[in-house]
Amino acid sequence: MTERGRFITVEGLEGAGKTTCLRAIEQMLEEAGIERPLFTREPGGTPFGEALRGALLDPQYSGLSAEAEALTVFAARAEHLAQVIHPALATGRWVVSDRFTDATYAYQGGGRGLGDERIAVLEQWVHGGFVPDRTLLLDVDPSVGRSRVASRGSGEDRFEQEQDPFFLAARAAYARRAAAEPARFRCIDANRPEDDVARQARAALADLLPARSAS
Ligand code: T5A
Repeated sequence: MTERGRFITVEGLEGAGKTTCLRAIEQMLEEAGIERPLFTREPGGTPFGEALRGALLDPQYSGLSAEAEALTVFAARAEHLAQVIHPALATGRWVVSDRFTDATYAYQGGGRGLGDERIAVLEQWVHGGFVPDRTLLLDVDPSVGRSRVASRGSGEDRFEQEQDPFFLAARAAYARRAAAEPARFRCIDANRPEDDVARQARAALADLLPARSAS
């Protein structure tokens, strides 16, 4: 029987450096001989999910309710799990997702103030006890993250237009998640330079790799 693949998620505020971190993970898995790892993202990962992502990030929907936001990310997630994540894991592929349900606890639960309980109901409904094998939390000071995003100069999406209280609440919610599940989470100081963040990311996954390559 094929051994199920590993499910890795990467989380953090805007400008934490997830994209950079994902590149380091990709290189690490390649060096470790992990075949055809699947890199995906949320919201998104399927044609339907990407369409919902477009709406969620679009500043024209600035008045969207927190409830509608939470339901939409879980609608995209249900499709992502059914069409992409579960099938890939079942064939033994590793799946690495740029964000997953911890982002909903952080942004909708914390940032929007919905709280954990209602997110937990949706989580239970959509994916029951299924959780990532490892979650890398790139913890960044919101002002550092925002200045990185600003220097990229690509315009602000609907979330990037939020202000400090929103990001501080999201950061605190992430920290609570990490404290509650220390076996799953690895916290990475994302205020550090890119090469140091990449080094921390590699160290955070080393124990999951096959023994021959866990160096
Ligand atoms: N969302 C998502 C919810 O509200 N609920 C949910 O359930 C889910 C799943 C998705 C948005 O959706 C929300 C959260 C998000 O707002 P996204 O594109 O996934 O959007 O997330 P963003 O955080 O917006 O992505 P960013 O591209 O802005 O952030 P990254 O990927 O963390 O940052 P990255 O790597 O692109 O870096 C940004 C810039 O900083 C530089 C990079 O070169 C780049 O220019 N940089 C560094 N500079 C110095 N030192 C470092 N260590 C650096 N790391 C990166």
